[in-house]
Amino acid sequence: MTRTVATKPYDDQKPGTSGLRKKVPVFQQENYVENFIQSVFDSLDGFQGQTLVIGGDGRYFNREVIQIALRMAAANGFGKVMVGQGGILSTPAASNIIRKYQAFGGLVLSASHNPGGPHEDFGIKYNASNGGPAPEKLTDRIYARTKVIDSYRIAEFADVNIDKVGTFEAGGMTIEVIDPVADYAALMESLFDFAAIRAMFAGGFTMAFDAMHAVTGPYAVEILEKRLGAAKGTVRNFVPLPDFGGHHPDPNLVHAKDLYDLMMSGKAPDFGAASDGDGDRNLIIGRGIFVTPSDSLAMLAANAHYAPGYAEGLKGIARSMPTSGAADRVAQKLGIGMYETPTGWKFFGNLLDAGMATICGEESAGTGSDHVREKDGLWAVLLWLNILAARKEPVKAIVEKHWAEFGRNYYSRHDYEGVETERANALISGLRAQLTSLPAKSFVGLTVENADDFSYLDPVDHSTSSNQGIRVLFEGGSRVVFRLSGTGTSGATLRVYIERYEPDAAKHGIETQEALADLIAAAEEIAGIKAATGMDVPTVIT
Ligand code: VG1
Ligand code: CO
Repeated sequence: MTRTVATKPYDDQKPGTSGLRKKVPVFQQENYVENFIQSVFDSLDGFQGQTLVIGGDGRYFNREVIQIALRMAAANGFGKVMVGQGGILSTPAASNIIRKYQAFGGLVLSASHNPGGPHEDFGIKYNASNGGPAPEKLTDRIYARTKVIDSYRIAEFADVNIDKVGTFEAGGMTIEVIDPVADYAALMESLFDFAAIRAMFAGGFTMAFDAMHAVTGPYAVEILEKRLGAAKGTVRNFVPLPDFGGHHPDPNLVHAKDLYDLMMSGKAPDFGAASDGDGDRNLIIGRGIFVTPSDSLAMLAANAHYAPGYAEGLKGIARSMPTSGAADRVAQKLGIGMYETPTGWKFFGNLLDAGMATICGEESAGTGSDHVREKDGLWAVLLWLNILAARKEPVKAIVEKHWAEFGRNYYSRHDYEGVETERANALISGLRAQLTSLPAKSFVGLTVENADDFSYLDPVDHSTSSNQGIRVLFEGGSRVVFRLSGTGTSGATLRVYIERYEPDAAKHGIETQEALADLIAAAEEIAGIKAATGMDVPTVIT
């Protein structure tokens, strides 16, 4: 039995950088989930009889939304849903399943690195048949639909058991509960030299991987401990919990501080890594050295040929605009294309589909390649392991040699969280109003060369995305970028991205905040951050 249920639109269902993210109580409002899912389906054409993939990061409310989505998929005419056992699919694993089984698309249920629980965050994102997040023209359509929706369709059947692998029928649709890990592990095995990595572990190489009680636990245990022979206990916090044990599953130096402290201590293993709530981010720390995500992208690109999956070289590299220019220098050396996109993985999809880029990355701890259409935390970890196994050098040596060859891009991001939305918007419009007058002016001894509001022309579909971040470029190649987060769920988060290029190897050992001190002071002078946010220091520094 299928019912059509009358509903009223909500006005706040605009997808952000990565889908719709709100507090759980917002999602629990009457028909809120149903409205959004129906708006997604109403914005798609031709899915009758086709397959939909559903999975999430296991956070609070995941199971309830999966049951609703299953009933709605049946009522709307999907022929089949593939759902991860226990409702679990990491974001990159979901992307892989969509591609491998030629599904029409998928619903990825996650709020990524944000905390989970009854009063914390939840999210719903639609991914298209290429396995990637819906492009802007589709998210715009979905949003337009949410504003006028007046009914949704839902089938009536009892909750299905998603904890047991198997196939059955419900509401005239096939439901296949799949092992969330197997296909993903096989994909990793096809890209990397597992024998070499296994030999490295067998030779005494040690590692700590922090799954942060989030989705990568089962993936990391299977791949690192079972298939690659890393010692039992290598993977920490490996049981996914609905509230991530009360922590932010955000692999940065603030929320993965235990791992960081371990890696800087006398007891540090050879390699440390972590991933986020939905498994698409990565943190890489060598013994005694943190690798910034921007540097990691550059170093992975420069060394990717050591992995069998990339032995033939890269077609191009893409990075988001706020990500440092370290990867650009690698692209230049390799003689391949370099693309600079707005923030968010959805902008990489076209470049990957068109075969223009092989590796992509963002400063926010996201790296990935054309193997799926999402960033992929464990992929980055495995590529590092493959490189370490091939080069037989510690992380620190690889990083320092890279800097010596290409120069070092000192880089940091300062976040000001929980800013009043109006004040944050005023800061950005204040910057916009200054754009034309900034060039040639000096701040703290630094002269502005150019300033703009980043706009992206997609080279594949020729769509334009404007207002993607204020860039202030200084003479000598340093820069400061200002933008507001599109993933937060309360107030606004101001992100200030600071970068300075240092070619001189004798000056590569400076502490990052110190190396950037004059730029940080210039950013304050230009934007008046303290006055606008009422904060003297950032809430998070990465
Ligand atoms: C942030 C990051 C961005 C990333 C996005 C989703 O967006 O800056 O680089 O793609 O999160 O990542 P924003 O708009 O808050 O700056 V995840 O791991 O939340 O899917
Ligand atoms: Co994530």
